[in-house]
Amino acid sequence: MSAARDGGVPPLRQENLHLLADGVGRPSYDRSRIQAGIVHVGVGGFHRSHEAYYTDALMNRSGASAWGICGVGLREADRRIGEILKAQDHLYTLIVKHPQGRIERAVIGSLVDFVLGCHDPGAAIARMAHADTRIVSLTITEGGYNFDPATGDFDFSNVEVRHDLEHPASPRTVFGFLTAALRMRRSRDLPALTIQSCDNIQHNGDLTRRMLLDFAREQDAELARWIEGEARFPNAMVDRITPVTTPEDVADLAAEAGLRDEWPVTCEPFAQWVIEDQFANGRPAWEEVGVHFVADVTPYEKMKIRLLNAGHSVLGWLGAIHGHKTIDGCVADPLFATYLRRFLDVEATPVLDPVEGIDLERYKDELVGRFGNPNIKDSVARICLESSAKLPKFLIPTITENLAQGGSIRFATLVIAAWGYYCAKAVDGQGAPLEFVDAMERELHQAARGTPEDSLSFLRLEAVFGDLVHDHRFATLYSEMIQGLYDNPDIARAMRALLSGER
Ligand code: CS2
Repeated sequence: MSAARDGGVPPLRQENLHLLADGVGRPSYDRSRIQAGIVHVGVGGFHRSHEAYYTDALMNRSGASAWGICGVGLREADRRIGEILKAQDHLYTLIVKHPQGRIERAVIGSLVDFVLGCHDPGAAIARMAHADTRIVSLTITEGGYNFDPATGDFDFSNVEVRHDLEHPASPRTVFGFLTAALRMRRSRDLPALTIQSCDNIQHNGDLTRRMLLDFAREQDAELARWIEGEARFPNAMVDRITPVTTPEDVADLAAEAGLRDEWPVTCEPFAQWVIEDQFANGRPAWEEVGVHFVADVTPYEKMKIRLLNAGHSVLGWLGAIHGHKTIDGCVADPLFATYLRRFLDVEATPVLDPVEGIDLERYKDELVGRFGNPNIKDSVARICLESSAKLPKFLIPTITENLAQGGSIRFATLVIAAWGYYCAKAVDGQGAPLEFVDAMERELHQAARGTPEDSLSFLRLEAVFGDLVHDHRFATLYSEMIQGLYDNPDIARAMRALLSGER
């Protein structure tokens, strides 16, 4: 047995699995026989609660030994997860927290390797180009797709992209890695790949395809044509609320499971994955474990992004300014719960398309229940981070579509005003400092601090708002709201006023 660490609890690794407490799930399949048919870029909590979870479930059910996952990290920040996974034979524990308190724990075995691409680009390219690899999946965040928000084209001004064009064998961006791997596959006469995006962007596959082709064309037009003809980019809707793992989660798990996992993942019981069935070179039979394959994912992704992700941002920004720390804390506050539901009903739903087989009212009821799960302490800070990449996808389209059809915009507009207030001040309504994590932090701050002299200053940030500042109805309402917050930053008062129809 391995040397005991930390209060005598032995570490999670393959040879110690027999020490797991009863009731903790574990791989029932022979992990030594698994080949890595999938390379996944971005092994964060979400990948581990979602794709790796579904793939492990499939392996438990029917083997699927061709579909193990090799994780790839492209950033220095991924080093830690790589080291922990390596020390744990790539095993980790998924902790599913039910609303009534029940906790399910299972060791997941579908990850079988990890490569830190920023440390060894050649190794990551070789993995993607390996004959066993058939799918490269991505969770690179909504901000990772490198498009110019004004034109929708690939942003060639990005310094990392310039680097990749000049150094094709040692890339830094996902597009550089994918292009290098596809070039290698083509030269070896191997089939192309399926590139499977798992980020919350409508038509995430189409976007990935467009960005990759733009980049590849700049390097090698003929290669780009081959990718265009041979690779596949299925659109997909992904869903499972996965909060940040806390030190308490790590300690509780060690006490309950009998093995110490340095980085387990916690999540809600709900999980959903809807994928367009277009794969270049085979796929796991994920439908056996609840994944939904459809011809067109558009209505599902729109529903999820405009209700769940936008609903999160509504609670996140209003909650941050108010001083709520968690999403379940927001939902337990009747003012926030009512406000959320009004936003969903009055603004988000009217601009959704019907989704076959889904009752939207039930979906929303269930959503509010999921947000309210008191055991998922999803932090408001997690929701607010990288909002410059999220809100243009989650919330702003609902505003623009409602503007076009004369619908209500006030509940969403207050969220933009709360964000603008925060970006200028970086404090909540009581003056307490708030954390700020956003790739566009400098631009946001610069744009926002022109307020209140120029009440539309924040909206002039075209990279986020496009030309929304020129919409008279929106600009007037925003301007009133942001002035109102500068006069009195009590967001609850502003929310109550909207609900009672004073505005
Ligand atoms: C959240 C998502 O990041 C966010 O703002 O809305 O991470 C959300 O929890 C997931 O998409 C749930 O599927």
